Amino acid sequence: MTSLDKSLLDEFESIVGASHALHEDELVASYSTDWTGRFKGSTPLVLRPGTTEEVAQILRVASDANVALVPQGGNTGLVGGSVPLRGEVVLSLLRLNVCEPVDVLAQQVSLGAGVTLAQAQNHVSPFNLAIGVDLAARDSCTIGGMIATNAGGINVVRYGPMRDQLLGVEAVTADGSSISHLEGLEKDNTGYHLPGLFAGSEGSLAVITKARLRLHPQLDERCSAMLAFKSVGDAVSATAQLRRSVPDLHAVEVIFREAMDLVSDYISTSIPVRSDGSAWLIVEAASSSDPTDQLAQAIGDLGDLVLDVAVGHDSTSRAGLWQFREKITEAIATRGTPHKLDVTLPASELAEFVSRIPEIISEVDRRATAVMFGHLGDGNVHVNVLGDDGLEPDNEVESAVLGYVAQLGGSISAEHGIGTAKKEFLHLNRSGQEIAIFRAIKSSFDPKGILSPNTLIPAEEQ
Ligand code: FAD
Ligand code: 2HG
Ligand code: ZN
Repeated sequence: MTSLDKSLLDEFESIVGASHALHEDELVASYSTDWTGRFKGSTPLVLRPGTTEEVAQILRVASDANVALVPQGGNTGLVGGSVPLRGEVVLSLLRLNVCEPVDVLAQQVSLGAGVTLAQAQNHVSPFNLAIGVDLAARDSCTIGGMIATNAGGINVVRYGPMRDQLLGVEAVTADGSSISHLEGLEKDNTGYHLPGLFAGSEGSLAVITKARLRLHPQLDERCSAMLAFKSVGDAVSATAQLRRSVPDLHAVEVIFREAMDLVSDYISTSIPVRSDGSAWLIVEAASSSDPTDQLAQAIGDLGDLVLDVAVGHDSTSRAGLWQFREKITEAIATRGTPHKLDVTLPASELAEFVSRIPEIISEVDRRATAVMFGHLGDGNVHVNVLGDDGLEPDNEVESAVLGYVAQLGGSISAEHGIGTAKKEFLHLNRSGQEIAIFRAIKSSFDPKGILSPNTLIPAEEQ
């Protein structure tokens, strides 16, 4: 246990109550290690406030005493941003889990930061409304964490990432001051858009306590298909064609060779289409009326580009196809601790990128393997690098892959954020001037640097 003055411990504990101030090693352990197991820290204290006022009180005490905190939601983040790497106090927001009544007239809802995505989906669906972002960690990830990381997921091609769903936030800044802008006005040009700034801030600017989200019509009529392709280039061309020709396109996900073999083995299910391809797409169309015909027509128009197709009409057969995509992260975790690289490439560079990655990685670590998949509709490839026999790969794989991404004009973080994992590579995408502006923004919200000190912003060079 890292030390913290006894009187401070008591002061924090008196704000949340003894049962919500955890310090025994076995109770704080799960808050101190990230989902992948790669980032392990330690903490003297986990605080679980139940109201925004308690969050504000905690931050006032922390600010006066110069105690650093790491906000945490579901702890499903993949870049090491949610855990206390240098003995920080963990501020778990899971008890801020109130779902306010759905505003059907405005098609919006206000949700506590600790509401999980699945709870939010269940809360709005009886009103035939849906949350615009969906991802496989839905049972654990929270609205606050999704905003803080600007989460993407499988429907960005239709609705954009979390930032695009955000109409307002309530948040507490480092000195314990609250900001609340939850009116949900669709048009509101009254200066800087703070919710947009908090989206992707990874806990470095303020603690998000509540959010106002835009909702979308719930589209129950769905058709999914798995398509097999001879080459990555063919899958990229097909994606562009489908984006042009399917008006109700809801998702275009990709699985490359190693990922397909791994997941098929993990779920003990053989690939439902031709297995001799190099890339597979999972495509979904969703509408209020059956979209099967529009999807079938568009797939038919792809002609010889496609090797083979399997279609899922009903929810069981659709889930049967989707498990090949949604179970990949779990499947990788059974093979060791990967280094997760989450990148976006310009469409014109995608095929070349995917084909060169195995070689680039093996030049650095001969025994490492790359497992690739992602959200092809957004140009987003997840490159998971596994070391030999469960070991982590050489750290140099990061600079080799991310350097190549930057050279091709891509982004070194598509949707998971920078966290601690990518901090030293931020300069590949952001100029010195931009990073200086980041630092100035950070210090105007958090002058003492007590919020998430290990994420996003690289240390200044001496
Ligand atoms: P945490 O992991 O707890 O925290 C993430 C970051 O947000 C940290 O920096 C933390 O300090 C900060 N934070 C958390 N809550 C708050 C708050 N209330 N106020 C301020 N800062 C806060 N991500 C995608 O984008 N797309 C995907 O498709 C996707 N799929 C996934 C699938 C699996 C199986 C897993 C394990 C993860 C996946 N992720 C995906 C990553 C992860 O789920 C997202 O980053 C998610 O948004 C994190 O939410 P969380 O509540 O778990 O946040
Ligand atoms: C996904 O798209 C997530 O499934 C996780 O973003 C990606 O495990 C990963 O690398
Ligand atoms: Zn993803």
